[in-house]
Amino acid sequence: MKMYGFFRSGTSHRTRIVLNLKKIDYELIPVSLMKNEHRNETFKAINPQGFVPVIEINDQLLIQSPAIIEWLEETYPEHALLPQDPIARAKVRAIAALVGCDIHPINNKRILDYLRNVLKLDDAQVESWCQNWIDEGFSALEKLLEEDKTRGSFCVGNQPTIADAYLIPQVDSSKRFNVDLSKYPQIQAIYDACMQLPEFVAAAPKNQPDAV
Ligand SMILES: N[C@@H](CCC(=O)N[C@@H](CS)C(=O)NCC(=O)O)C(=O)O
Repeated sequence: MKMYGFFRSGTSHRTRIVLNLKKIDYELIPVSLMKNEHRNETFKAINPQGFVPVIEINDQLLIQSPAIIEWLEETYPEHALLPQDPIARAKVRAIAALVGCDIHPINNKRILDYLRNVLKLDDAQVESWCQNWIDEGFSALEKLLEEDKTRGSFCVGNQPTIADAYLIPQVDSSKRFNVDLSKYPQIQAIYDACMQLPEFVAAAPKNQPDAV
């Protein structure tokens, strides 16, 4: 299995967490978003959307991290990352969507490039944009986590699920945008619990071979 990815990409990071938790070996093919390699014709032939991650397996190219993660869960059922109980599964998918649909995409590189290069926002304004949407999402998530009295030490239950794989990269990128994480003690506690696990440590951006 090969993965086209970038060390600081949140969607590559969530996919790495799932691969590590499932103990799947893969070869990394780095695509530098800093050098805009994702926008060149070679990479667009691999993913016409110009996004990482992409998984290559048996001459198949899989795009979109939610689809990749569901495929990994279905194909490698050992080390399950979705709970058995349908309500708990719905909670996992809701947290994944809260991060993956409602926070991450509006802070993506192409959006920030547009804010900077077309709308001429300065660095402080771009940072304020990111903080605003992260704060809105994290405030809601913090409330949901706080109200879930049977939750355990991870997002849902006492072992990591797909929800944690989505949350941890979002926390890391929030730090880059100087979000005040002290407002979110439940999220912080989940982050700390995940970072006790070697699979999460190994998936961290700073521990990737393409980290700069
Ligand atoms: N919905 C896609 C989004 C992928 C995505 O946004 N990837 C980012 C890195 S985290 C990217 O390649 N961005 C390039 C850009 O915005 O120009 C997925 O989940 O795979």
